[in-house]
Amino acid sequence: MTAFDQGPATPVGTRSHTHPFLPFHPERLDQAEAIRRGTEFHQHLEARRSVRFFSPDPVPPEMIELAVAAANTAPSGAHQQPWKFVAVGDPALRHKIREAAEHEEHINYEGGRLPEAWREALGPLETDSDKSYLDTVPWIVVAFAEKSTPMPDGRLRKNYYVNESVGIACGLFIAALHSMGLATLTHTPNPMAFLTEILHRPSTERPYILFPIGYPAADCEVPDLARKPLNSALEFFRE
Ligand code: IYR
Repeated sequence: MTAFDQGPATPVGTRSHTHPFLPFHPERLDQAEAIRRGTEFHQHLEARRSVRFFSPDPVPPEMIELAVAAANTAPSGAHQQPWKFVAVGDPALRHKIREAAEHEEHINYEGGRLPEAWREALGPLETDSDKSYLDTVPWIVVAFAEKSTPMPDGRLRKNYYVNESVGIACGLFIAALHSMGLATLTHTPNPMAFLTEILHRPSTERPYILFPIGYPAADCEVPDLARKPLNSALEFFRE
C-alpha cells in the first residue's frame, strides 16, 4: 500500500488537467502519533554533528546509493532536479582532491585570503588548511548544481531555483547519512572550481558542496556549540 493507491480517488471529472495526474492519499496520522513521530525525528536530528575526525573504516557503496536516493526525492524548481552527486571511493582520486583543496585553503589561511572577520567567525571551529580527512574517509561525495541541463535533442534547458533545489537535496542527503549512523561535513573548499576539472564535469555543472563521508573516528571530538533556541528560529503569528 502506498500513498498513491490507498483511499478514494479524486472523483472523476471535478478537475480537468492538461497533463497526467494521480490520486494522492498519504496516511493521515492521529495527533498523538504525529507528535510522537515528530519528537522522535527531531531527537534523531538533534544527535547529528558535523565531523572533521573520521575513521578509515569502509562504508559499502549501497549506503551512498541509499543516501543519494533519499536526496533525489527533494522537491525542485519546476521538478528539474538540478543536482548531480559524484561519489569518489578511489584513494588516488581522493588524494588528488585533498591536495587541490589544501592548496586553496593554504592561500586562504596562511596566505591571508581569508578576511579577518571571516577568520574570527571560524575561530570556535578551529578549522585550518589541513584537510587530511579527505584521505581518511572511505568516500567523498561532491554535489554539483546544474545551472542548465543538456537535453537529448542537444539543446540546453535552463534550470530554475537551482541553489534552493540543490540545497534541499543536500539537506535530505545529510539526514539520510545520519539515519545510517554515518558522519559527514558540509565542506566548501574555496574556490572549488578544481572539482570540475578533477571529476571531469561539464561546464553546465558547478561544484556545490563536498561531503567527506565515513564513521566518526574513535577519538572524534566536535566543537562545544549550542543550537539557537527555538524561539530564535521560529516566530509564530497565532490566531
Ligand atoms: N573553506 C574553508 C573555510 C571555512 C569556511 C566556513 I563558512 C566554514 O564553516 C568552515 C571553513 C575551510 O574549509 O577550512
